[in-house]
Amino acid sequence: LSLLGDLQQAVEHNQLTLYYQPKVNLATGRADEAEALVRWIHPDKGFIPPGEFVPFAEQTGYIREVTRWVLAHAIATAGAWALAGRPVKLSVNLATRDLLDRDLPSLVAELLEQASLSPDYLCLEITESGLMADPAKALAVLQQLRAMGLSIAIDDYGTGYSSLAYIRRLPVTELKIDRAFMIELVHNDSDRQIVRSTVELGHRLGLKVVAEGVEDHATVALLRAMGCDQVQGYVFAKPMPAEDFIRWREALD
Ligand code: G
Ligand code: G
Ligand code: MN
Ligand code: NA
Repeated sequence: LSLLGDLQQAVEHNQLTLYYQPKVNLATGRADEAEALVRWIHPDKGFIPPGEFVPFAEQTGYIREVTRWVLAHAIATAGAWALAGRPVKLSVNLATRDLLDRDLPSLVAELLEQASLSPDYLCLEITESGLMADPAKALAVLQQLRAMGLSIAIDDYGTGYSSLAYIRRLPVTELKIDRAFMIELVHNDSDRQIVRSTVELGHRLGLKVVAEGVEDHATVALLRAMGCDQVQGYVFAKPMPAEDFIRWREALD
């Protein structure tokens, strides 16, 4: 069977699963939010990371089905957690092509309704490169999603091209500063100035600012001093299955 055939099987037979990585609020220490990250558990090949099949799914156009699977599962899971009295706001990654899918807003609206989930508990992450294919069409889709009350984050912020032009024009609510800036933050003065300025810029524009890929406490302390809102990284937790995430969160209380 081809890789595409295998992936179709995976979507149809629930061989995909979601892992959850907490986004820790630096002011409160709580983890009321998490990013949902897809994993493929292949019957013969075992665990296939998204870096190996998401680009392939994008090339073939099959990403549309993968994204639909991810959205359905993330929204159902967030709905169940909210009903259980432990709401978690989830972030879901969109691929480039997803922003060109005019049916996406109505699909998301339907899934939210089925799960009785408020749009306050869903954030969609996009990348700058995802906007470049057809900016006008992507903008129309994003405006609809934002008008529905969803949050919109720019992922990998700082690594793309027209960063400033995009945040000026797009209905975004959150910047996720790329991990590349965190690796040497404590030792590298220019990285520190860039991150400090980005936090300030984000706040001046009314956006939430998240640091991604943080691996040590010295960096967390620096980010807290800079006023960064949230940290997502191995320093707190790796992406984990739903049950582990719930247990991890309960241990925080
Ligand atoms: O989780 P991990 O570090 O393995 O993720 C690797 C890459 O795959 C990241 O760029 C991440 O954004 C992407 N990715 C993870 N889950 C999803 C998903 O559900 N949809 C899309 N489009 N990309 C994802
Ligand atoms: O591209 P995107 O930001 O969606 O990718 C998110 C992925 O980054 C996560 O799924 C995870 O695998 C990876 N990641 C998260 N935190 C860390 C970290 O602290 N260090 C490293 N090396 N990778 C991380
Ligand atoms: Mn992401
Ligand atoms: Na990122």
